[in-house]
Amino acid sequence: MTAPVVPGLPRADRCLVLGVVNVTPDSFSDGGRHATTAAAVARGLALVADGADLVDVGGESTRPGADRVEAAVERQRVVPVVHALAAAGVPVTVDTTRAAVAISALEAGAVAVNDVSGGLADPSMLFVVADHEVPVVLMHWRGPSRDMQSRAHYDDVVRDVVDHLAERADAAIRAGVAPERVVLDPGLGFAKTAAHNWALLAHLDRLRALGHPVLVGASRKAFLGSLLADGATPRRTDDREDATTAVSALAAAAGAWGVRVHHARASADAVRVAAAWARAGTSGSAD
Ligand code: PMM
Repeated sequence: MTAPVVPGLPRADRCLVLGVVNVTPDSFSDGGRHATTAAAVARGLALVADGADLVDVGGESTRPGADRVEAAVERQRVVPVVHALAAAGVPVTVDTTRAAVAISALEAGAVAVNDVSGGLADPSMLFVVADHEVPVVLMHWRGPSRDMQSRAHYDDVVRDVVDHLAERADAAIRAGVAPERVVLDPGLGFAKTAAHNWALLAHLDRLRALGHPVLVGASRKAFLGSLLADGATPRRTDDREDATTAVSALAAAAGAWGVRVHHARASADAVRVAAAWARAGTSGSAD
């Protein structure tokens, strides 16, 4: 299986690892842990030292129930961190649904935009991405985080998500984004139950069949907490790391282009295991 290449982003003969830095007080996993610029930059550098290929910097929490922050606040959180990491040579993606924040982050050195709304939240976003000639991650999204879980209803979750993302990819291409710069993401946990997330993971091939690289963001999410629950008590967020690593290995084996994770080291190992395994299957030797 050859790993897809996205122009302008790191390339490797394996699944890539995107390390997450949320410069927010309230993200579900790392909220408040790197809320200052210095702490966020240090976190980004640590992720790279641990094997992250890219660092995804966000300034607005998308956890279920989260309220929006002002664009100016989001920009103040994100831009200095992007600037410092880019200056240190780190390939940075900006996790934002706002075109204005994306522009500031791209000017500060970000190499791609990660839009959890798939270009739906801000009608200018896809045109900004096209103008800057950068890659974009388009995630499956059914509306703002505040009440998204009320929209977790599907006829057939895999078909609905694949059809929606096919339409979002077309919209990006119509706006002028080069097809090879479009990455698709099933949006685990966004208006989805645990059963929806597992179905999407089990059918990544159907998403890959659209012909775009696929990013998977399962890291530490609630469906892993409920899988590993002790009775009615979900496994703590910080204790979902081994399960996250297992998803990274399986997603890489299923041909994901990238995994988005809060801790890089174990996932960086996992994607290498998956690549060696796949190589041995095609060549008969693992070198
Ligand atoms: N999940 C979160 C935020 N951004 N971006 C993409 N592309 N895919 C995801 O699954 C995703 C995302 C959830 O919040 P977190 O930053 O705390 O993981």
